[in-house]
Parts: sequence; C-alpha cells; structure tokens
Amino acid sequence: MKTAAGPAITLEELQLAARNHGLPLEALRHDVTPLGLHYLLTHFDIPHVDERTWKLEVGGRVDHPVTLTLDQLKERPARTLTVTLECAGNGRALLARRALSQPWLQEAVGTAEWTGTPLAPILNDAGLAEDAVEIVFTGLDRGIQGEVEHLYERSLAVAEALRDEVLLAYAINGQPLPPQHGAPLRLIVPGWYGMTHVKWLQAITAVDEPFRGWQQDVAYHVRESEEEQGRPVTRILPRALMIPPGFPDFLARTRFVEAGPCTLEGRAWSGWAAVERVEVSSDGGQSWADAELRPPVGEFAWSGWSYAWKAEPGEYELSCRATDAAGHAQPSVAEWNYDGVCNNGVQRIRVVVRET
Ligand SMILES: Nc1nc2c(c(=O)[nH]1)N[C@H]1C(S)=C(S)[C@@H](COP(=O)(O)O)O[C@H]1N2
Ligand SMILES: [Mo]
Repeated sequence: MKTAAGPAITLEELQLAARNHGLPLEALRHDVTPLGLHYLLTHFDIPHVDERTWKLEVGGRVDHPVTLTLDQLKERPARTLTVTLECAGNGRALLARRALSQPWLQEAVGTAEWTGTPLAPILNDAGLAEDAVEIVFTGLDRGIQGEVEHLYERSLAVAEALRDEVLLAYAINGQPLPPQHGAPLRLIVPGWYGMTHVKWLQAITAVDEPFRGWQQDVAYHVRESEEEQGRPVTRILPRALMIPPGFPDFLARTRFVEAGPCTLEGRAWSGWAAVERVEVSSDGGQSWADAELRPPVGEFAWSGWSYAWKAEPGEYELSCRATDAAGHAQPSVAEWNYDGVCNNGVQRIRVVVRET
C-alpha cells in the first residue's frame, strides 16, 4: 500500500472520495438512516447484475452443494435486523501519516433495516464437512489492489458464520437492495466492520484451511508496517458522533450557535457490547460530563444520546466519547497504524457561540 507524503489529499484519494460517500452528520437524527444517506464503500466497480439469471453457488467442503436463485432465497424464512454498519477505514484521513485509500473523516457509518434469510440453515442444509474451518464469501466485483488481481472475497470462521444474526440480505429499509449496496444479495454480519459484509455475492464456499485472499490476509490488519502481518480487524470499536449544532460556515464547516440552552445530540455504537456511557466535552477534552443515553434502536444498532449544554458566548471545541459494556473506551487520539483502520479517536467540532 502507498502512503501519502503530506497532509494534502491527493487526486487519487479525491477520485475515491467522489465515488464513496459518507453519512452527512445531520442524518444522525434518524434512528434508521434514509436510503441514499447511508455511507457507501466500493473498492472496484459496482457490478451490473441481471437478477433473473443471477445464482448463488453454495459449495466446497459440504455434502450437498446447492445453487440458489433469488426467488428460492426469498421463499426461505425472512428476518429483518436493524444494524449499524461502519467502515474500518473511518477516521483514516485524520491520521498524521495515512495509507492512500478512501480518505474518510468520521462519517463512514449508517444504520439500516436489512431483510434477508439467515445463513446458518443454508449451511446446515448443505451439510458442512467435518474439516470445514472457514466459509468464504465471494463477490462479483474484480479489481487490482496491492498489485494483486482478485475478486472481492472475505472469509469467516465457521462458528462466526453460523451465528443466528448472520443474514443473506436482499432488501434494505423495506426496498429491494439498490446496486450500490450489493444487489441482488449481500452478507450482513452484525457487529463487524463493513469489509466483512460482502456485497454482490456469487458464491459461498466452505474451505478446510484458512482463506488467504488479499482482502482477508493482507488488507484489514492493525499493523505498523507493510512487512508485518498484524492483527486482523474484526468487530466495531466504540464511537460516539455528535450532530454538529447550529449552522455551518460553507467552507470551514465551523458551527455558529446562538447563546442560551442548546441540546447536543448524536449517536453511539460498538460491535462488541452495548454502549454504556457517552460523555461530552466543550473544552477540547479537558473535562467531560455524562450525556443521557437512550436504548439502542436495535440489538445490533446505535443508541441516541443528548446533553443539555448552556452555550455562553465564546469559541469552543465540542467532543463526545463512548464506552461499551465490554470495557472498550474511545481514546482521544487512537494509536496510529499503517492501514489507517480502527481509528476511533474522538470527534472535534469547532463552534462559535454568539450573543443573542
Ligand atoms: N463485493 C464487495 N463487497 C464489499 C465491498 C466491496 O468493495 N466489494 N466493500 C466492503 C466495505 S470495505 C464496506 S465498508 C462495506 C460498505 O457497504 P455499503 O457500501 O453498503 O455501505 O461493504 C463491504 N463489502
Ligand atoms: Mo470499508
């Protein structure tokens, strides 16, 4: 992977940023992100798929390989789950030295109602062989990354793939999946970072040794250099985000707020456990106060929070941070890593409070 030489965004990063958009932070107001406002990340091209001829191949180390059409998948039991999805690269562009990739600030997140059929019964019907250790999920999209040509593919350990909440989804927010979100079928693995949720599925293959594809084995590791193997990225670390209050300056995005009571609001989530605490700071992280936390909007989705701020004239840096029940806390600045993944350092919003 190439790294940026300086702080300025390169044309190559801009090219990616213009294709892959984030959630406008004001859309954090919605429990479920309206379609079109959910973030998007596509490594290569969005494949053009004819749903009438599309098929899913389930095979490899199984006793009964099977080919399923979209109609057959829709005839199976359906389940809808509200899931918060976040890209592992969220926060990348805020790192001092960064990998040349999608330059997210902090907006690569969204919550959707995904409808599909659970994966486990399909694998059980196919009959996993005793030596199956992982399930590989293959997309239809091909490209070159890290100088290696490949289809977008990721794997999961058998025990993770068999979890009840893992879905093969064909609908989002009650609508058929649109092309950009993986039509006609994608994987949903609640709690895991975005790269796991393979879009445009064409094959699900049980394998008897750990999968070594580029997106699995090389990408998505927390490591300090290209030579190091590192630690694989799995579940989403806690993060809180605030809806920027008041109104913005067009270019700098500095916020302008009238003096007086001001409700600060936002969302917080973690893929490890429920969010237990959200705190807010108005002095650049020197002091923190507890925000009021609402129950999550779904078992695998974010919680809303609010905080009554008494805005007095002056200039402020507002921040928020989340802690989950598994003891993961959000750092003010996350530790640097080579791929620019899992950067859950706190959000900072510049606010000018004016006399009324
Ligand atoms: N086939 C395929 N699946 C994919 C990707 C991709 O490029 N190709 N990108 C992954 C990444 S990195 C993320 S963050 C999520 C984004 O899902 P969304 O675009 O529906 O929000 O899809 C994942 N699934
Ligand atoms: Mo991602």
